[in-house]
Amino acid sequence: MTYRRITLPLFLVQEQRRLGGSGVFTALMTDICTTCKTISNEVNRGAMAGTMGYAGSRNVQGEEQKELDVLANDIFLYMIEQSGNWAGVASEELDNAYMARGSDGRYLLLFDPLDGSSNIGVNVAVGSIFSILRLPDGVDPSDERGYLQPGVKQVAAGYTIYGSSTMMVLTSGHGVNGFTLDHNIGVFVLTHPNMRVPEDTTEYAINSSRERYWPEPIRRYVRECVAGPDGPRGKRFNTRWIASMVAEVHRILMRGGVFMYPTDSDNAPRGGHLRLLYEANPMAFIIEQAGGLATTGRQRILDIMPERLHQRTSVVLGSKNEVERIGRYYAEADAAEADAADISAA
Ligand code: AFP
Repeated sequence: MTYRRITLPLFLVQEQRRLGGSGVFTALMTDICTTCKTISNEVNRGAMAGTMGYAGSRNVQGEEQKELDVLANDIFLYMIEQSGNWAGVASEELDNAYMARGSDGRYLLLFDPLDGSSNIGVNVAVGSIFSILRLPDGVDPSDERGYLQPGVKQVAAGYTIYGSSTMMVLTSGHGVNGFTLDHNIGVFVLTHPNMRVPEDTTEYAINSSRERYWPEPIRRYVRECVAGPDGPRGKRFNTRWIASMVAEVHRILMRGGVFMYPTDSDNAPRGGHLRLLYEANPMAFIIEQAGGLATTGRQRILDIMPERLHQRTSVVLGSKNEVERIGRYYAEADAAEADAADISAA
């Protein structure tokens, strides 16, 4: 036998057999897979789809929605309504949690239908991010409280990147696997088994136009990287910023790196920039499962107990040794601040 391709449906069935599942997870993943293939098709058609412009509306976060944001959200919602596998959903593009009509499903889907949407229209990678939670017993799926679970409770998480190829990257807590969409047969094929984030890196990603707002530990980290071979790190670093978290995380999974979107003096009143439940948590789950780390700078992201559906958080994730270093810089800055407070109080 020379044919060796493991398709996503085959992979799911094999995992189900290996881990003794009931088939529910396979059905959930099949729904997401079909949804992302449909979105991929819309994204790939580009200007021909006629969906490159603004929708003329704003989401709950006050951000202007693009037509493709709205369409991708609709594609997810239609799948959820029709399949009957889901209890309820929460989306970046919906104000409130939403109960799937007529379903007896036990799972909640939290998603960002199209992350990085400032890249729509300029042909740069965008993606969909998703997180799956169990509906707690006795909770109504339209009740926001059912969704307010820490990231450690995720049953599975993943993203699909619509880039030069379309790839879905998944974890259910047993490592991370990447699948590339074969457009000829319309199926995702396992191309990146057991993805691992290298522990060291010389690449970092941050929106440096926000430097004037950064907290001191981030300033120090970037300053030391920029100093290159003559600075304290003694080596050259490179910077990348795509403005699409999916694309940044994908690069980090492929070759290492660190991604930072800290809470800073500008976004602090909103709690940061990135959304905890459907951006930071699924990405943190994937990165940890691939051997990396994901923190706020001070705390593991997966341990945060959410208080609101659209809560935001500080994010520092990627190669283990760099994320640990940034954590040390936060701890040292906090200790210095506490010492200074003690001295002035004395
Ligand atoms: P959208 O989901 O609204 O497109 O936001 C993208 C994003 O949340 C994340 O994917 C990027 O890393 C980040 O925002 C980009 O932020 P800047 O616009 O500050 O670069």
